[in-house]
Amino acid sequence: MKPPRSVNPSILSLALLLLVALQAVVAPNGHAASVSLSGFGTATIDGKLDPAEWAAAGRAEFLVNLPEGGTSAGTVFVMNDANNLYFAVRFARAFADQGNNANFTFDNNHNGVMFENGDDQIFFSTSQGFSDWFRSNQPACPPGSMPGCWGLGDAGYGGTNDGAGAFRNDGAFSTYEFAHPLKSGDVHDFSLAPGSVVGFVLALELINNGVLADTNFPAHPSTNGFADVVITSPAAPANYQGLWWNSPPASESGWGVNFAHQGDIIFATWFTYGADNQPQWYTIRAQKTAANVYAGPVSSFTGLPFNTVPYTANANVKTPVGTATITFTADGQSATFTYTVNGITQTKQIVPQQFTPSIPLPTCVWGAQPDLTLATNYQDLWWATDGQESGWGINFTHQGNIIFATWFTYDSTGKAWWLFSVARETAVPKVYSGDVKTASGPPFDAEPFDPNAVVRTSVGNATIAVIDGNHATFDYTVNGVTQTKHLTRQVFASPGTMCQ
Ligand SMILES: [Ca+2]
Ligand SMILES: [Ca+2]
Ligand SMILES: [Ca+2]
Ligand SMILES: [Ca+2]
Repeated sequence: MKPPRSVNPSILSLALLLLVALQAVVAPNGHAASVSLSGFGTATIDGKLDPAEWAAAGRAEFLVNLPEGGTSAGTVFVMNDANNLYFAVRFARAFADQGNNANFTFDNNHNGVMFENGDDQIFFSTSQGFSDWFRSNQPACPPGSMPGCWGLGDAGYGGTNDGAGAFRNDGAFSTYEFAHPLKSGDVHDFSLAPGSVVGFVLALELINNGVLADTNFPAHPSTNGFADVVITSPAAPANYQGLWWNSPPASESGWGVNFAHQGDIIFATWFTYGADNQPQWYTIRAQKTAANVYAGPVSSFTGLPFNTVPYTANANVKTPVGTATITFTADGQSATFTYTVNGITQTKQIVPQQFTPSIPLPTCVWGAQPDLTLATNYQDLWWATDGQESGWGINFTHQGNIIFATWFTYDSTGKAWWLFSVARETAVPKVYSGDVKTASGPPFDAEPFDPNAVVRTSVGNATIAVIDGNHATFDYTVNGVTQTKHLTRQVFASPGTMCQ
């Protein structure tokens, strides 16, 4: 490979323009970008722009000047993955020009001054291939030039040539693709991470019959400034953790299903009523079977009465009663809940239960916070400290200053029993208190399910005192029995799910 040109004349003239313009328009700690682009994805650097490959990229349109006069419609694409920043440049062109050069120069530190000493630069030409450069003021720049007036090849100055480029014309478009590491470790390259913002300017050259046509993007840097790239992270997988009920909201008020969603597993606790109209709860351990689809067995339980002391873990008895499938819509805002329980098959449309229109539902992400003690939203499945009383549990649905608690346990005969509390934050921060109620209602398979037939009865009161995001004290008096339980979240797929 030939040594890279020390100065690209078009870049130099552009830079001089920019330098003048910057005196007037640039804020001291960052430039006002005309375009800000971002996207997460991975490209194969082969000069072929597969639409699926670049589907997630940020993009901007611009006009490419042609050697014979006139312009062609062009697009610049930008995205990153965990390792690389990627660019593609595509413009309509029925043939490959004799010379094609593309040059990205970066404002590494996003201070609004381009072509500074050390700024990164990548270059591809059909005659020279890919090169990785940096801007330098050594030897000293002529008076009046930009700060880092020279473009030097990294490999010639103690660094490494990092990245790749490709060019291809397919008879309809000319296309460049570039990759450059986010963090090569080379002193002559930028060092970027999710959330980083780096400025760039693109210079394109087409050469035919001794005529050079150059184009800059953004097109008019003296007025539009530079473009930015915001380095991004992959979108978190959908998480459905929370309390869901029949759609439309309140249409079957009286039953619901809580989802604890960690990794590819949804552990559902379904609060409803048996044929005797008495409270009944089922669990569903649903595994992801396809995009947005979770399916698994439905079980009922008997166990030790809630007030048993000491409470022996795993003393409950599980009975398989059927299967269930939950299919979420693409937007995650509703789902189809299909089940066969005791030979009865039904389908319900369900939606998340929102307590107050003005308080949005929290967003839940599995693995968002490995240290759950730091969480400030407590929506999750909780149990007696680290499973010491495995067999019963309590779901917290936390919106604003309300924790809606659904507690699944056993009555004095060992029959499945569920209770609930609308616990409001008290004058003491992080301490929530409310009545504890039980309910009777139509059997789960009643058609229609009449919400007015649900009878709620207060049986006591409860206080949830949050110690930290993963520890709480649950004090209650139920049917005259006063007890205290120490709770932690039930993590079945480490590191658990945090909502906020
Ligand atoms: Ca490609
Ligand atoms: Ca800079
Ligand atoms: Ca390098
Ligand atoms: Ca470099």
